[in-house]
Amino acid sequence: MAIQIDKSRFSNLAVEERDNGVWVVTLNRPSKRNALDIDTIEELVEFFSLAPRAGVSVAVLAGSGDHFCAGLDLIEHHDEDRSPADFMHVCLRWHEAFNKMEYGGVPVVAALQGAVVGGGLELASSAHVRVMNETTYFALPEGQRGLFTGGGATIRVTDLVGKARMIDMMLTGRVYQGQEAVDLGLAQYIVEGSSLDRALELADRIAQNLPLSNFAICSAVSHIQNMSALDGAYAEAVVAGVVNTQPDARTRLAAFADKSAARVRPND
Ligand code: 1HE
Repeated sequence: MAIQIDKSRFSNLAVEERDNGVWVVTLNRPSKRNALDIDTIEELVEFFSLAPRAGVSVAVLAGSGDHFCAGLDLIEHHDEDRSPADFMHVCLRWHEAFNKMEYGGVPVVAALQGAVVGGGLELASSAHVRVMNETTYFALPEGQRGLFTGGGATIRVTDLVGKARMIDMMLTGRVYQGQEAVDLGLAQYIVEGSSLDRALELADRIAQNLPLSNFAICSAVSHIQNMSALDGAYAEAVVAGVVNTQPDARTRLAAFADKSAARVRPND
C-alpha cells in the first residue's frame, strides 16, 4: 500500500490533493514573501521524500500572495548569526529538498508570480516545468546582500541561462522578466493572469502519462546529464529497456496501431 501524506504535518506549506494524484504544494508565508526558513526547507524535504511513494502523479509548486518566493529568510539568517559549518549544513538541507524534487521522479510544475529571487529562483529551477505570468521577475540579489548562492543556483540556474548570464545576474543584480525570461530558459511558459491555472492544466495533462514514463523523464534525464556521454547512452538504453516494455504501454501502442490514438499534429 502506498505511503500516506499526513497534511497536518505541514504548516509553512499548504498541501492539497486534487484529482488524478495531482497535489498542490503552496509556500504559505505570504507575510514574509514566502522566504525560505529552516522549517519550510524541512517541510519540502518531507513532502518530496514521501511523494514518489505516495502516489503523487504531479506536484504543482506555488507561492501564496503576490510573490512566489523571496529566497533565503534573511531575518532568520541574521538572527541566528550562524557559523560557517552551521550554514553549510543549512545549504545541505536545501540540497536535500531540491535534489528530491529534481531527481525524485515526480514531475514538479512551478507556478510563478512576482519575485522569484535568490533562493526562490534556486527552488524554482529545481522544478521540471516553470510557468510565469506578467508579474513574474527573476533575480539573484546575493551579491548586493553580501551573500552567495547556496541552494544549487551555480548548477541549475547556470544550466538554464549559461555561465555568463548567471555571473552577470549575481554581479549586477540584473532582473529578467517577460518574454525575455522565457527566451533565456528561466521559464517554459508565460501567461497573462493566473500562472497557477496554467500550471494545473499542464499537471492534468502530465498526469495522463504512464507513471513509469513520468518517473523516467523526471529522474533519468537529470541523472544522465551528470554522466559521460558513453555512460549516459548506456543508462538511457537501460531505462528505455524498462520503460518501453512496460505492460501498461501495450494498450497505447495497440491504439496507435488500430488508428484510434490521437496523432501528433501542428498547433492551429
Ligand atoms: C523577508 C524576506 C526575506 C521579504 N527574508 N524576510 N532575498 C532577497 O534579497 C529578497 C529580499 N526581499 C525583497 O527584495 C522584497 O521583500 C520583495 C521584492 C520579495 C517583496 O517586496 P515587498 O515590498 O512586497 O515586501 P517587503 O516590505 O520588502 O517585505 C514584507 C515582509 O516580508 C517584511 O517583513 P515584516 O515583518 O517587516 O512585514 C520583510 O522583512 C519580509 N521579507 N523578503 C526574510 N528574504 C541558500 S543561500 C540563498 C541566498 C539568497 O536567497 S539571497 C537572496 C535573499
